[in-house]
Amino acid sequence: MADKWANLDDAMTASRKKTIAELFAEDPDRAKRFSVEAAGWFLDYSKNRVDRAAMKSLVKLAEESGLKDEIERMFTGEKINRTENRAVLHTALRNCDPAAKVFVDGKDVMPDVRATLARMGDFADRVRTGKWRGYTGKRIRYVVNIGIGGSDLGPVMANLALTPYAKRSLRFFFVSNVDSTHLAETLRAVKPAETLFIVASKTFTTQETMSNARAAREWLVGRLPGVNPNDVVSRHFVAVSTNADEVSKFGIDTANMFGFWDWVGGRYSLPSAIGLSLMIAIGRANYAKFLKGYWKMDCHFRTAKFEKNMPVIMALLGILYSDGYGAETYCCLPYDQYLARFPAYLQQMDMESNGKGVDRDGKPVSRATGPIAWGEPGTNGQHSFYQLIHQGTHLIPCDFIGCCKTHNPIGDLHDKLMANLFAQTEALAFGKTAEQCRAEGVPEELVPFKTFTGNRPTNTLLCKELVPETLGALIALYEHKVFTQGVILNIYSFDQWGVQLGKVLAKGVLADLTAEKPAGGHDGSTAQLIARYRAAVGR
Ligand code: G6Q
Repeated sequence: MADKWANLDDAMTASRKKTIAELFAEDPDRAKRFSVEAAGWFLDYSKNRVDRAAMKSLVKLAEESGLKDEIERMFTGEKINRTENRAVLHTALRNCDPAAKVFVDGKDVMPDVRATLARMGDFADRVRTGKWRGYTGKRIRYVVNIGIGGSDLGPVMANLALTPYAKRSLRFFFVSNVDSTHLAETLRAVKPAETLFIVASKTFTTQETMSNARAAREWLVGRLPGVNPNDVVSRHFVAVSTNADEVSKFGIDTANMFGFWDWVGGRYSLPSAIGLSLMIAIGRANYAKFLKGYWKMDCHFRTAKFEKNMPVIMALLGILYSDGYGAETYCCLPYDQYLARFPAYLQQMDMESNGKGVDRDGKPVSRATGPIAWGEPGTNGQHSFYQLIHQGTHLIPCDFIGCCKTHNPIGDLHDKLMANLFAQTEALAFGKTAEQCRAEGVPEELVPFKTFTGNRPTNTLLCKELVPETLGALIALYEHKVFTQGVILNIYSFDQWGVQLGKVLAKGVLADLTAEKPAGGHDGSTAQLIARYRAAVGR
């Protein structure tokens, strides 16, 4: 069988032939030809180093990687997360087809998915309408989500993104870090009798989350004196978890627990009960629209031909740059303040999924795996790191994300914002030649500094407006892009063994930080750091 990667070599041969500017010059229809639409998003990928031949070769790479079958395996509940022996069914969480059945181990998971959503909806309604009250009878005004990683980044990102839909009389906080400052500053901002804590943890054993949750419980019980602690906990704490035993042990009535399942990976769990804080913020109707957006993109990904398939196209372009051109990173640049946390969310989704060093046979990979994802809201980045993207020596493909309408029209600010977005992609693609500089009268000694090479690739993603549906679709777009790259790279995208070692070592280190007589056994550097810390805190 021919090596599928020969297709990437072919794509590279085509890609190197012409610059982006030359490609535009030879094809007046290029912009149209290299654009696709799906689930409320328009992707213009014409400012990439590809022609039709290159795209054809890249699509062949996807085909010869067995992508079509892999997509079906994921959607139909096969245990494609082999190292954890789990199905990967975040798509079932937002399957809006009322007749859909999705089986895991012979059991249809959809009735449980729908039942949980209905329970979340009831609970969200009660909090929003004031039917659910704190122990003293006061309305809930503050909601604090305690969780980390996949139980934090999604809720944080989406709550900010959908602020225009949020009930403004409720305030939302997210505590993730085991740094006590995070909890302490949050508790300073809330009133105990009016606060609902959502302890969001799939396992309910995560050190950071459980430490913060216990501290929050202690704080609350201490501030409502004379009250039976169990009553305080039952009115002010709910749980989102798969672990009913641990939830009970914590003192939360499992009637106030919202479940999910082992086939939902942490970083893919936002559309599960992990989205409870979001549902409370925006209400069940908007939450349903949010899920619908995901679903629309899911359906597009599952059914569209690869050459018209938005997640597949983005994945293939990413492979071209990382494995073809050796680009180590890509940049995500939302030109919408509400999407300020989207790059951070994407970082976990992409890097925890595809930051792997062995293939599906457990052999060291021979190609670069997942790229480094980073980014900031657009115009802020322009005044910071864009210099390197325009004129530096690294190739940084960029995804520009913009919304045609703003929720907050003030004068011409939105026109200016969008003008900046479009202009950046133009500058990156076409640059500025030495001749153009000279024609503008740039002094000869400054010409090298004022020249822009151009030929720097970008994708532009545009939607009409950032509404719940378009946010859901955007998240699903990147999820499926990451999935596609994992399939092509032949790695497992849904485990995360790389986070284990540090977690385990931290337990031994903690024991040595606190013990009267540390057990030791560390390397010289770690032992020195432990000793220094102990001395500083007087142990
Ligand atoms: C994500 C990871 C990880 C996880 C956190 C929190 O895919 O699994 O980020 O979400 O470690 O785990 P818990 O939800 O179990 O507390």
